[in-house]
Amino acid sequence: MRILLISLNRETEPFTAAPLGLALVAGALERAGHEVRALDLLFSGRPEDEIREAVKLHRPEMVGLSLRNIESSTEFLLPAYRDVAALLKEVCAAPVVVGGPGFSIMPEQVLDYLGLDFGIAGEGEQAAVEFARAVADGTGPAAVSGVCYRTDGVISSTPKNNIEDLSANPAPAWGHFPVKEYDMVGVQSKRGCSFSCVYCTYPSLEGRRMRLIDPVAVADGIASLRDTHGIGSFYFVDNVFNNPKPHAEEVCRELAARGPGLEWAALVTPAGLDAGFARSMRDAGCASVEIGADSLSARALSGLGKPFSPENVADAVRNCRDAGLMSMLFLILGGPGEDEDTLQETFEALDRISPDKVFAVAGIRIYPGAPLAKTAVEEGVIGRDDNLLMPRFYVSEKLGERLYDLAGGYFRKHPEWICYEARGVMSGGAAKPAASAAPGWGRDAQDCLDLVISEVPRLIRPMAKKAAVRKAGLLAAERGLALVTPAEVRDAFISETPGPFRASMKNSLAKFGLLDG
Ligand code: B12
Ligand code: SF4
Repeated sequence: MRILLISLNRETEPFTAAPLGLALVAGALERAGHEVRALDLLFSGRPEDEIREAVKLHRPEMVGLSLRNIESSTEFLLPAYRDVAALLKEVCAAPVVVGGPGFSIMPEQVLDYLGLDFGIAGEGEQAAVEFARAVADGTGPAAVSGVCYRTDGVISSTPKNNIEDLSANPAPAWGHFPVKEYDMVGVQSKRGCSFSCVYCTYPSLEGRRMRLIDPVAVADGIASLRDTHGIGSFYFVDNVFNNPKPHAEEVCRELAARGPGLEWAALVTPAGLDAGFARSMRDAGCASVEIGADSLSARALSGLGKPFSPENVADAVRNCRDAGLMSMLFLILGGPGEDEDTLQETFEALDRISPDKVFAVAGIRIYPGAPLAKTAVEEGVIGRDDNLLMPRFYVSEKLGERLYDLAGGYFRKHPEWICYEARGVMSGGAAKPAASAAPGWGRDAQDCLDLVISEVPRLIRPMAKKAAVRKAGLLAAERGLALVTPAEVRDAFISETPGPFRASMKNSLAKFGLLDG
C-alpha cells in the first residue's frame, strides 16, 4: 500500500528535533512491505503546497500524521494542525490517521478538535501496521490496538498494547528525512518510567514498566548513524537515562568502545548520579547532562512526588563538574505546597551550587490523568469537567501571582539562566507580540558569530548561539549602537559561557584575534 507520513512539528525551540517516532513507524511499515514516503513540515517554506504536491505525486492510500507538540512555551499549536487535517480531507480520499506523543496525551479530545476520524494512541510501530492491514482488507479499525475512531460522530477507543521486545524493533527509517539538517537526532535506550511525579505524563505515555533496549544494539545504532550519515550529535529521548543505572552504565561502556565522534545529551535523575557514573558519561561522549531536579527544597520536592533530596541534586551538579561535564538544571516552581520559604531555599541553594545552566518554569501545565489534575480540581484551580485541551496551569495556592514576582526578581539577577512563566499560551491566530526595535547585525559581527560558534561542542551550539545572539543584541542596545559589532559578540560569548568553560572560550577568542593578550 502507498502510505504518506507527515511530521507536523514546526517547533525550533530549544532545538530542532528529528522525528524519531515517525522514522520508527516508517521503518515498521516498510518492513511490512508498504511503499512509504515522508514529509517533514519543519523544513517546509510552503507547507500547504508541499502537502498538495506530495499527495499528487504519491497518490497515498493511507496518510499518517505525527503530532509531537500540542503547545510550545508560548503558543497553542493545534489550530494550525487542524488546518492541515482539513486540507488533507479536501485533497485526498485516503484515511488519515494521527499519532505521536502530543496526540497520545489526550487522544479523544485531540481527535475531536482536529476533526479527523482515526488516531493511534501510544506506540505506533505495530499499531500502524495493524491499521494499514485493516485499511487494505476493508475491515473496521476496532481490531487495531490503541486506536481511536469516530463512528456516527461518536469517538471510541481500544486499549493500547506496548511492545515487549524493543530490541527487535526495526531501525528508524532515517533515509526518508533530511537527518543532517536537525540540531539533534534522538536515540533511545529504553521506554517507560517507574516514578510518579505529580505533574508528569511520561509514565502514561510509555508505561510504568521499564522496557530496556540491548546496550549493544543502542551503541551500534548510534555508531551507524555516525558512520553512514555523518551524524555526530545525539539526544537520548529516554524519560530518565540513568534509571536503571546498571543499564545506563552498560550503554556508556558500549558507546565508549565505539570510538570518538559521538557527542550526546540526556535527561537524568540526580539520584545516584555519583562521581563514577559522571565519569562513565564523560568517557562515552556526553556533552551536556540535563538534570531533572525540579526544586532544591525538600518540602517542594515532596509536594512534586520526587524521590530524591536537595543534597542529591547538589552532589549530582558537583560530580558532573568534577568530571568536566556541563550540567543543566531543570526546575519547576510553584508546585503543590510551594511557598515563599521553599522558593527561597531553592534560590539560596542555586547560588551555592551554581549550576552551569538553569532552565526553570514557573507554574505547571496540568495534564489529564496526572495526579496534579486531581489536586487542581480539589483546590478549585480547574473545574471537574475541564478537559484540559486548552492549556491550564497550576500554581500553589500559597503563592498565586506572587510566584511570578519572586521568580522574576531572582532570575533577573541571573540573566545567564532561563525562567519561563507558564501561565498562558497564545492560541493560533492571536496576535504575536510586536518585535522590539532591536539593533541589527553587521556582516563582520555575523562572520564573527559563525567563527566562534564553530568552537562550541556541536550539541550545545543551537542553545549557545541563541544565548550569544540575544546577549550581543542587549549589549549593543545598552551601548547605544544601531548595529551589533564583533566586540558585542566577543563579550556575549564571554558572559554566556558557564564559568568552568570560560577559560577555553577565552582561548578560542584569543586564537581568532578577538581578545587581546
Ligand atoms: C526527549 C523529549 C524532548 C527533547 C527532544 C530531543 C530530541 N532530539 O528529540 C527536548 C528536551 C529537547 C524536548 C523539547 C520539547 N518538548 Co519534549 N519530549 C521529549 C520526550 C521525553 C520524548 C519524545 C521522544 O522522542 N520519544 C521517543 C519516540 C520513539 O516516541 P514518540 O515520538 O512518542 O513516537 C512513538 C508514538 O508516539 C507513535 N507515533 C509517533 N508519530 C506517529 C505517527 C503515526 C501516524 C502513528 C500511527 C504513530 C506515531 O509511534 C512512535 C513509536 O512508538 C517526550 C515525552 C515522552 N515520553 O514521550 C516529550 C514531549 C514530546 N515534549 C513535549 C514538549 C511540549 C516539548 C517542548 C515544546 C517543550 C518546550 N516548551 O520547549 C520542546 C519542543 C522541542 C521541539 N523542537 O519540538 C510534550 C509534547 C506534548 C505537549 N504537551 O505539547 C511531551 C509529550 C512531554 C509532555 N509535556 O508531556 N523534548
Ligand atoms: S518527571 Fe521524570 S522521573 Fe518523574 S515521572 Fe516524569 S519522567 Fe519519570
